[in-house]
This record gives sequence, structure tokens and C-alpha cells, in this order.
Amino acid sequence: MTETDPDLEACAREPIRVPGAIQPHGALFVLAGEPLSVVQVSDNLGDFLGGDVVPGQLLTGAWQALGEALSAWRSGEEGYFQTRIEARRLTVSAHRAGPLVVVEVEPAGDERLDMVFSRLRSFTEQLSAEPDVERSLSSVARFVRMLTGFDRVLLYRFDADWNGQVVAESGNGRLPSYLDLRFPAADIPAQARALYAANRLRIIPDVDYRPVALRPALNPVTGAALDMSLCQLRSVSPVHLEYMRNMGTGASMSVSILVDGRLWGLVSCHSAGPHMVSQALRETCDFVAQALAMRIGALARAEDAARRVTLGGVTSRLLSQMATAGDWMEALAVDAESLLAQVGAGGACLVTPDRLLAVGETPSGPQIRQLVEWLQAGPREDLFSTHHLAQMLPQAQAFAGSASGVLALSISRLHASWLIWFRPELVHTVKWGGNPHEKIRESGRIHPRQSFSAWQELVRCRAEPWSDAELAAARDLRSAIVGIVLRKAEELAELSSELQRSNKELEAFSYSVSHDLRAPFRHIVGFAELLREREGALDEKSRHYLQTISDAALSAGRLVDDLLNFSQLGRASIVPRPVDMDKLVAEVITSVMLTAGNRTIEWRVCPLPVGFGDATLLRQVWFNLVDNAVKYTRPRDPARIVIEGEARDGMVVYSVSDNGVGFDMAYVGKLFGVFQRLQRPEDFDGTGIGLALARRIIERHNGSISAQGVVDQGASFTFALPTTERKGRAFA
Ligand code: JQ2
Repeated sequence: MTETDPDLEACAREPIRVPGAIQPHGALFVLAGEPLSVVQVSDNLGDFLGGDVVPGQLLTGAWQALGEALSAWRSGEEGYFQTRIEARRLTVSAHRAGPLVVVEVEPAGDERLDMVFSRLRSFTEQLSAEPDVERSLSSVARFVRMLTGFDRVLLYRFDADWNGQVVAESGNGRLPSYLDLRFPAADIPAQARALYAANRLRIIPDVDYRPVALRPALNPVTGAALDMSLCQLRSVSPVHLEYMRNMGTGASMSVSILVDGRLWGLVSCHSAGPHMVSQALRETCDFVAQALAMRIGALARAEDAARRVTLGGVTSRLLSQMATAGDWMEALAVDAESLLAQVGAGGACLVTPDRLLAVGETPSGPQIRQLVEWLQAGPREDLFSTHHLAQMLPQAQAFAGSASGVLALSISRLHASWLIWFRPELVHTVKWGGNPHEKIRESGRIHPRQSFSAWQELVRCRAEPWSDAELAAARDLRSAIVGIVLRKAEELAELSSELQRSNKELEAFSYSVSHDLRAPFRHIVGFAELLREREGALDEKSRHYLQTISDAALSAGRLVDDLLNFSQLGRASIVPRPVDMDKLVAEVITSVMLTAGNRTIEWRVCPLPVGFGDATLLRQVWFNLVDNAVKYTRPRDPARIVIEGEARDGMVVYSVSDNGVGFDMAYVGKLFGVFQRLQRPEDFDGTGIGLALARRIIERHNGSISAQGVVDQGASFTFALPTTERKGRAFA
């Protein structure tokens, strides 16, 4: 129940602080000026004070001493003034209202205050020994009833939406029991609750009283109706009097229980008939209610502290996992038990735009995505929580079973990453004191309902609310995650700068290799040639040695070139352009065949689709694949090599197949590694870098390469490249 009904809102606007009248069990007068003179009186003042106190005059005669005491009090610090005039058996109390002094007079009670205090002392001892809030409430209900003689004393507790529930009761059976019943927020509207936080006690000794007006109606000093917020005699709202009559109560008193400044509840007392409680006993009740409030506050703080310690333990367990694991999301999801225990949830999920890890009872993936979209569009807060999601997001009714309660942490708004906990729906019945939806409209205004007999309502789509300790634990975890993610980012940045440095070193090394090693190899080859030409009479063996020297130097030179290409490939950025693969392949075949001697090779080269990439690099890929095919078919006569290509699934796919020596598929994983060979180098020359280079080039194009082989039957290499449509994302 919330106060969104326009009729109820009108009720909630009733000006209860300025009723312009008091209840008749006492009298009131207002003083102002220096010296204090009377400016406003209640019509019944004479009944209590005789005819001496009249507007426009100072307090004189019998009242002079009181006037002096009030003046002294006004110039001091004390908040309230209180005295007894024994001769007339009256209590007089006063408080300030702006420039005014408001004085209230009531008959004094006849109770023995020494007895009251000794009872109070044993009660406070008993209260501090009660182990929990429930029992403290019951003993307060009993004590207040004993002290005041009301027929029924209720302990009324507000919930988060200001509905109330009777949580303890003490009665003599003359009025019905309301124990456990709930009452909607509108029964004690917002302005009444605000007033009751400022003025903790009110009494209505006789529901059928006749209000007594103030004279003059407007205060001559302020020109306005008197603000009676702090008055004890204030005439109360007629709607509430009607409510009391409907409830069958002839008298009412309620005392506010304020815990940490918030209205926690009321001690609410009723009698079937009229019932008066003296000012002194009311003060005692207020004292009891405040002692109870302190007890409630202390027990709640102790419970909160214990919960925080438990949850803190869970947080540190999760943290240590995150700190050691590479991926914080995995680290959290892997210990589902702790993740859920962190806030006492039934399910949880970790969401980024491309990942979703869920544990426990959660809505489906698409439903979680829908929720995240809604959260992402909401206000930019790090933490969002509700125990009634469907009220804010009607679509959430579909998954209320697992997620009526939601506690969401935004880890990063920019990357839309969220950690979300869920609490299941807690379907329960609430026993209301009368049907709270029943509204009685008569002569244009709303009236309190007439029946208060228990009315059951099934409450759906709500979960157990999240406690302060749980929300704090969630916040702690969030700052820890953010800290860890940041630290990981820093580590990555450090790592990448280290990588850059070693890359630079490698580049410098390759450069020196190219210049310092290539030249000597060329010299070896050159001098070996020279030697062969000069020494015509070299014997067979010596010529063989020379040939070996020159071959070895040549291949070492090629190795250096290949290594250089390989190491430079990481840096060059690729600008994809259409590449005429037919032409490229024709050129590559010609150049490979230049060194192949007079081999017999049956070529079948099919028309190839246009590729997209860097022509120079792709030429190297083709060269290596075609060169390999030619090389490994040397034992075959005729050797057969097939080159094909097609466009499929947004990729262009090419292959080179041969009927050569093939390879064992068990070793296919090694094929593309640097210096990995599946054949003996004596049998087939080459540097062992060709396929590694091909793979690196293809991967730099965001493509893929694979190989199929059967020993002694042949091999087939296939590579795929993305087409231009995907190039925006595809090319690194
Ligand atoms: O009697 C009092 O002490 C006044 C404070 C007050 C209470 C306390 C008594 N009491 C209970 O013991 C229980 C549980 C059985 C309830 C639900 C309850 C209600 C309650 N209402 C109080 C006050 C008011 N109710 C006031 C301010 C009176 C004043 O201080 O001048 C107003 C204006 C209302 C208004 C409404 N009551 C209704 O039932 C409806 C429909 C309205 C109009 C919105």
C-alpha cells in the first residue's frame, strides 16, 4: 500500500498542525512580548485558571509568580517548561513557537510518583535483560498497560513502505486483538508521521470530545493560526476520530518510537471508553518508549555488525580468488557458493556485452540482457537495488520467480559490465486489519473503513528486502573488483610496454643479422665459385666439398632472409586491397619452376576468386605452399599439383594439394611452428620457416590456414581470407 491515491493524498494534506482548537481536558494560553503578555487563549481557560488570565494583559495577581518563572525560563536554554501548581492540583507546561510562548494547563494526576519511579527502575532492568527485540516489545506492551490502565496496548511497527504491523500486544480482552495484523500506510498519513517524529506523544482521552476554539482565531503577533505541532492538547483530525469510532475505541494514546532519528513505530494504546492518563504518566511512557528505541537500535546495530563481519569474510574469500586468477569474472563465477553468500542471494550473473556467466537461480539469458539494457538506461549509479522489481519494470513479472529482488553493481558503464544478484519471489499472505483497498466515499470525502476484521491478501512479485549490511558488502565487493580490474589493466599496460621494448630489441637484432650475416654468406658462396673456376684440376671429392660449402651458405642466407621477413611481419600494418590471385599464382609457379630443374609436373590450376589483402605478403604465402608442393612431390613421376579456390560464407578459400610424400596427421599441430619439419632436412631442403610465415601472414589478415595429409599419398593446404565486407572488424 502506498499513498498514490488522490483521495488519500488529499487526506494526507489535512493541516493537522494548525487545527485552531484544543481538546477540552485542559486549557491553553499564548504569551508574547517583553514583559510577557497574554495574546491568545482557549475558550475554556476560565474553567481551569479562573477569570484572571485574559488577552492583552500581563500575568498578575495569583499568576504573577508563574509569569516570572516563565520569563526566566524563556531567557534560558531549557527546551520545555514544566511546573505543578499544588494548590490547584494543576500541571503547567510551556514550549516556544517562534516568537510565542505556548502554555498548557491540565489537572494533575493522583498517582504516587515514588511508586511509579520504583516500577520504572525494575522495568528498565528487565528490558535490558531481554535477549531480543520481540521479547522487549512484549514487555513494553505489558508495562505500559499496567502503568496507564488502557484496555489494549499495541506495538505498531512501520515497514519500508510505511505500512504498519502489530508486532506485540497486551490486552484485557475488552477490545479485539490485532496482533500480527497489517494496516496500510494511509491509516497514519505522511504529515501525521512527520509530526509524530517531532512530537513524540499524543492523547485523545475522549473520542467524542467537543473541540475548544482559540480566541482570537488568528494570533495577533504572527497574524496566522497558532502552530500547535508541539502542543499536548492539540485537537486531532476529524478523520482520525471517525477511524477510532469505527474501531470501537473511546480513547487513544500513542507514543513514537524513534530509532536513529527515524520513526520505527508507535506504542499505541486504546480503551473501549474514555480514559485519561496524567501528564506525569505520559512522560513516563515516553521514557519507556525511548528506552525501547535505544534497545532496538543497539540490537539492530549488533546484528548489523555481526552480518557485516560474516559478509566481510566472504568478500575476502572472493577477493583472494580474484587476485590470483587471470579472469575476475571466472574467479567469481567459479565459487558460486561464496558469490551468492556475499549478499544472501539465490542467483547471480556477470554480464558484459559478449559474455554472460550465471550461477544459481536466475532469469534466462535474454531476460538478463533485457534487464541489463534497462539498468544501462537508468540513472548512472554504481549500485541499484529493489525487492520489488516488477513494480519498476513490468516485464519482470515474467521472471519474478527467480528475480523479484535485484541487486546490481555496475562495474563499468562504458563497457556495460554488471554483476547482478537475484532473490526469489517470496509469495506470502498478509493479514490486513480490514480490506485496505476498500474506500468509503461520502459527501465528497473519503472515510476510514468500517470493518477491521482480518482480510487476507496474497503478496506476489516481492522478495526479502536487502539489508544495509548486504548493500554495504556489495559496495565493498564492487570497489575491490574495480581495483583488481584496474590493477590488471596496469599490469597489461606494463606488459605491453615490455613487449614493445623486446620487440624493438628483436628488430635491432634482425637488422644486424641481415646486414652482418647476409654479406658473409654471400662472400662464402662467391669465393667458393671463384675457387671452382680457378682450380680446374680439382678432384671429384674436392668439387663435392666446394658444392656443399656453397649450398650450405646459400641456404643459410635464405634462412636469414626468411627470419627477417618473419620477424618484421608483426609490425607492418596491412592495407587490404583486391588481389588478382590468378595472376599471382601464375607468377609464383613460374618463379618456383625456375629452380625445380626438369621435373615433370601435371598442374591443374582452377580459376581463383579475387582475394583481399596485401599482395606482397599473399605472394609469400602462395610461394611457400607451391614451393612445398613441388618439393615434396620430387619422388613422384608424374607429380600432380592442384590449385583451387572458391568464395563461401563471407570468406574466400584457396587450396594447394599434391600427391607427394604427405605427412602423418598426428603431427599436424607441429606443421606450422618455426623450425618444425616433418621430413628429414637431408631429404628436402628449406629453412623450416615457410609454413610458420604463411600462417602468420594469414592470421594477420584475420584468416585461417589448415593442412590435411596422408603419409605417402599427399598433402593439401587450405587457407581462408575474409572478404572486404568484414574488413572493418577483420583486419588488425
Ligand atoms: O490515535 C492516535 O494516537 C493518533 C495517531 C494515529 C494512529 C495510532 C492508532 N493506530 C493503531 O493503533 C493502529 C493499528 C491498530 C492504527 C492503524 C492506528 C492509526 C492511527 N492513525 C493516527 C492518526 C491519523 N490518521 C491522523 C492524524 C491525527 C492527528 O494527529 O491529528 C490522520 C489525519 C489520520 C488519517 C486517516 N486515517 C484513516 O484511516 C484514513 C483513511 C485517513 C485519511 C487519509
